[in-house]
Amino acid sequence: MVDGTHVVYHELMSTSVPSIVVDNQYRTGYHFQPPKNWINDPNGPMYYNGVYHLFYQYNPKGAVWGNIVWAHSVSKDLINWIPLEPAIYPSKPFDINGCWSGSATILPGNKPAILYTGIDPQNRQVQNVAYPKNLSDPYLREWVKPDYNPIIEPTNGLNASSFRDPTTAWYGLDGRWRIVIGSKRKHRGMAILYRSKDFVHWVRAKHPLHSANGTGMWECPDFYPVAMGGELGVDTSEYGSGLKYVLKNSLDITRYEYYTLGTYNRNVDKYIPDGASADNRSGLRYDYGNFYASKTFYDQGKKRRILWGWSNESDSTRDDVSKGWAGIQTIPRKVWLDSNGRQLLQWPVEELESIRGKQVYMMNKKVKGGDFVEVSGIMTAQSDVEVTFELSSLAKAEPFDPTWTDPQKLCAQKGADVKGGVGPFGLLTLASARREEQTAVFFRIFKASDNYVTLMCHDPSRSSVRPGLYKPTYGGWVDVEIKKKGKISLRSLIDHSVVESFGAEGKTCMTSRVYPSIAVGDAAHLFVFNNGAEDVKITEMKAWEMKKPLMNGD
Ligand code: DQQ
Repeated sequence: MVDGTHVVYHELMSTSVPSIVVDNQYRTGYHFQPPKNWINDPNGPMYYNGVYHLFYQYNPKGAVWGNIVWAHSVSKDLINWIPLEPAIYPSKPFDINGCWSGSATILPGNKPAILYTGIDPQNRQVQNVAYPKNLSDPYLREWVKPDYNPIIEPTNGLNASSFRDPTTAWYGLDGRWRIVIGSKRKHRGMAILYRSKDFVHWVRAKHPLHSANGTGMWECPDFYPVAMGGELGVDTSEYGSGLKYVLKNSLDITRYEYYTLGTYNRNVDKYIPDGASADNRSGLRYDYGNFYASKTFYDQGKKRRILWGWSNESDSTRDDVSKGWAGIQTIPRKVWLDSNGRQLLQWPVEELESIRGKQVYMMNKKVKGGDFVEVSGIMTAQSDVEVTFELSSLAKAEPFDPTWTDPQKLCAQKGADVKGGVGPFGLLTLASARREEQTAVFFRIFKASDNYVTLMCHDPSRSSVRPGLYKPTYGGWVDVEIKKKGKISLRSLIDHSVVESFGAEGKTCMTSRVYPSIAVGDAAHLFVFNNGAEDVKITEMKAWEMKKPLMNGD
């Protein structure tokens, strides 16, 4: 049975978790996780008076989705996290059946507000507001839900079971706040717009901010400006020339997220995606892998916009129950507009570098077709690897077939073991010594009629010798002028059961969850490989063992 979006296992929802975690080998070392239980969407991330807050969907009673509250952690650097008591939990009729996703807005007078979806006694999705009880508590531990909640109800023909996940609010010239709420009408996904003068009374606008047919329910919409030129973030309420807008939706049908770039006309409150920007499954994605229900926030401290996303397990529910936990948040990423204006770029926040430990280095090393080079000297099961490849020649690039429109499918057809012309070359992460286990991260370059096409893949088909695991291949195009540049970079964050990769300085990103059984701990190896006919050269490679930060008291 599916309730809202998540599969509900009534018999497991409250399964008490053994006090000793059954199986530790897949817990991540530096990714955001609580010590136990189920987590999903990041909620209401914000920076307030020098402290980063992350709330997230959490089941306090078990390792499957259910009993949802807003768990709460705080950090000074986005890497070391202190756990607090849940900030928002079912306690009033307007959220008695669950406290679902939402966002934070810092109101004038430096006053944070949270908007979230509550599930009421009729199982309707309603929108509520909550405020910190005591603004002088640096951690904002307690949150108060005024009795005038809910502030928005699914009236006037709205579908009460498809009406959720309010965004951060932005302020208009007319002195009114705006938010959008994810919804659908039949198969049309919608970002329904509301306006309010006082954050209490909200009026639905005549038209949604945007909608698109055939896309189904829009979960966790996110709408924000990005600067044209430069990497600085922009506050959600800023407006003016030199800005473009991003609208991201998490599509319940595909369980992937897509974003468009476009313009926002604040006089009529309409968002119009750029011509080439698609709302649907041929559109752009932050991450072409296991990454969902993401949310950004503007960090006033460092003037940047930061993206959090949830990476679900890809093992079985039974595995999750025996592990006693499920779900992680990906490493927070800075996001900004590519100078070509065609896409966003993403990069792990610079603070991650503070937990880099022992390093290995390689320079000017040729990797011939069919060769492997082992990266040894560090514990690679918990590492950060940056490598740049130089392509000696593109002469032997395989011809590109224009009917190949789905990069994920192409990666599945042409996995790491399928020899090519230029590539596959890249990394074999979480590999066993003899490589019967490996999670491959690689590029492959094709020759089209008038240009070259670059493909990036995650191939976890051999990630574990354990039978029965779900091991999807992921893929995305990389929008680079590969012939002109002659090189391409790759960064992979490897952390026991997760590999998060950033291709071409953050143009194409993908995340996989994997569960090796031989390549575990010290037995995990890392290789550079080339399975193409053309040689490639590692111009530079740096790999660091990663230290374990403070992670929610674990
Ligand atoms: N998860 C929440 C919903 C949201 C979904 C419930 C997305 O608010 O639509 O846990 O993963």
